[in-house]
Amino acid sequence: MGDVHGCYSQFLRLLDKIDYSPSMDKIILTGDLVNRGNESLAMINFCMNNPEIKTVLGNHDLYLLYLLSINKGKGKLKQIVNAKNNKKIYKWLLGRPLFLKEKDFISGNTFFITHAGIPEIWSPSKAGKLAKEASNALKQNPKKFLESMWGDHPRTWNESLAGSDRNRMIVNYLTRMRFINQAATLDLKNASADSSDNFRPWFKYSNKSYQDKQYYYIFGHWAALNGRTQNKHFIGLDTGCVWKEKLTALRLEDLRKFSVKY
Ligand SMILES: [Mn+2]
Repeated sequence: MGDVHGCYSQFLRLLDKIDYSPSMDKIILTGDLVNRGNESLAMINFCMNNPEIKTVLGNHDLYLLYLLSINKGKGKLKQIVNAKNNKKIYKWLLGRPLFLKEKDFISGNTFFITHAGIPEIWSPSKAGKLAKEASNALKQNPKKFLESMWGDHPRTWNESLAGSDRNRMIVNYLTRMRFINQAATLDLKNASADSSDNFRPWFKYSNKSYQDKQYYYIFGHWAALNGRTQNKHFIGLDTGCVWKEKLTALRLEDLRKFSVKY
């Protein structure tokens, strides 16, 4: 399911539409549960109370973690930072992954779920390892990690990166990426759907894993794209609910999409 961004009522309507049953179904969210919308606290509480719901972290969830770590409420996230159960929320969010892998045993398809995507320079297993590495660093020293997470530099992956630069780079690829160039340098300024100069959407490049017919890359984050990747193996689920468009779910068994209008 794509980015909810605090649109809790729409989320409940989508659960209703897909006949969600907690004992039968598994829900996986592409992250950005919170911010911009008005019901972020209700959304977070619902996910915490329903452990069969999984999510990866999005950039807005990481921003919330940062605000919680410095105990500073801002804008739409004030309500969560000031909530009675803010410590529980903090702990819960710290435990969410940056990458999930889900196999459908009937079709044999494998789904890689991240908030923004996986750059062509990383195989899914490499991305999974790096995601784990960053998650471990986040859990080990949340304050240090969250404080040094901000910024657009470095812009290009290099295996020799270390410490905060390395973590920031991993997080920026997995949670903020849209356009990259041939060297996998990130352009984090362009949130539109239109390429500029030598930058193309990350999924327009190619590698061996991208061509595997049983691999599917599921992501959110890119509302302006509205799901248009022109490649059925790259499925963008952010359809701009918080911008009064749609909230979308993908059924993994048969790749069918279900949406509700804002
Ligand atoms: Mn996002």
